[in-house]
Amino acid sequence: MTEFLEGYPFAIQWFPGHMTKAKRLMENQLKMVDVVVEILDARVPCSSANPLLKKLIGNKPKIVALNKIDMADPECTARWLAALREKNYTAIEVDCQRGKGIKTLLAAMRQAGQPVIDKWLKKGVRNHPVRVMVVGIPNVGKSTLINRILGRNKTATQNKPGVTRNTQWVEIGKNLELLDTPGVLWPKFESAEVGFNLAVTGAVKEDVFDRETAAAILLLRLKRMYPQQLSAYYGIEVAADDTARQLEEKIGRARGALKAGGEVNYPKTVDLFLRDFKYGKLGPMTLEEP
Ligand SMILES: Nc1nc2c(ncn2[C@@H]2O[C@H](COP(=O)(O)OP(=O)(O)O)[C@@H](O)[C@H]2O)c(=O)[nH]1
Ligand SMILES: [Mg+2]
Repeated sequence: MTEFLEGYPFAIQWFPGHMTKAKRLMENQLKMVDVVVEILDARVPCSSANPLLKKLIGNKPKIVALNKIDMADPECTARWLAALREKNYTAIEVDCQRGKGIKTLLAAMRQAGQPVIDKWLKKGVRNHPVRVMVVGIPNVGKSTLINRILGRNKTATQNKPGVTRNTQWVEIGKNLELLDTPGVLWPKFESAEVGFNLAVTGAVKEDVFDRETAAAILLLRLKRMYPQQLSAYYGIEVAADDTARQLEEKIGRARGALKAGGEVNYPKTVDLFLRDFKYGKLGPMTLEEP
């Protein structure tokens, strides 16, 4: 779907080919689970969610984990948490890379699983384990979270939909078990806006969108939302009426992304800017309001 964002046409070249496969796999995995942890990217909590998940998990308790809070605007994260809790979700903020919030998340899993334990107890079964599964769209931090919880440093991030592996339950506490492979949700490109948010935060591959267009849109957004940070990080003046091209020019010069003749190398500038944003170099920023 092509839409105009900040005056630029933007679209994701998305082929939902393996979506049905991913869905089927997820359905099967979910059958074995009592509690679901959905990881969202705190920079784009809405765009990184998959609304179909609700249908897939039915009445099972779900915990929302806002991850990558180190790269998100703390004020926005607080508002997102409040908004989610108002909707009766258990919402926890985490930084899986540094291990922040993991203890709170584990406590929330236990609490969410208590009704299951009680139910089994009524049937006379003591200490029946609560089974938890982590789900989320690609690159949201599923493997990092699982490795954190399991206390290991596994580099293999096999998370292509359809890759069958032996599912394994790992005990992570008393009466608490975690599925050692995450459920991979497919992104929902309901609008160009969602596609853009997922593109610049790194949830979709770089070859499915136009990088120069994405950079131009992002520059105009940051100029409006985070002008000080943009200015401070690159050491440039940011004026309210700057065009994307003018900002690229300034960034390219400041960073020395120049061609032989001293002209700004725009493709190189776009690359470095997108990379800087994706890895949170410009400072904590959130693109979506609750
Ligand atoms: N800055 C930051 N990066 C994170 C965090 N959690 C995960 N990442 C990074 O995000 C990338 C994707 O993580 P990964 O766990 O492979 O995502 P998955 O595809 O959902 O399994 C990796 O480069 C991680 O190091 C976090 O809390 N903060
Ligand atoms: Mg992974």
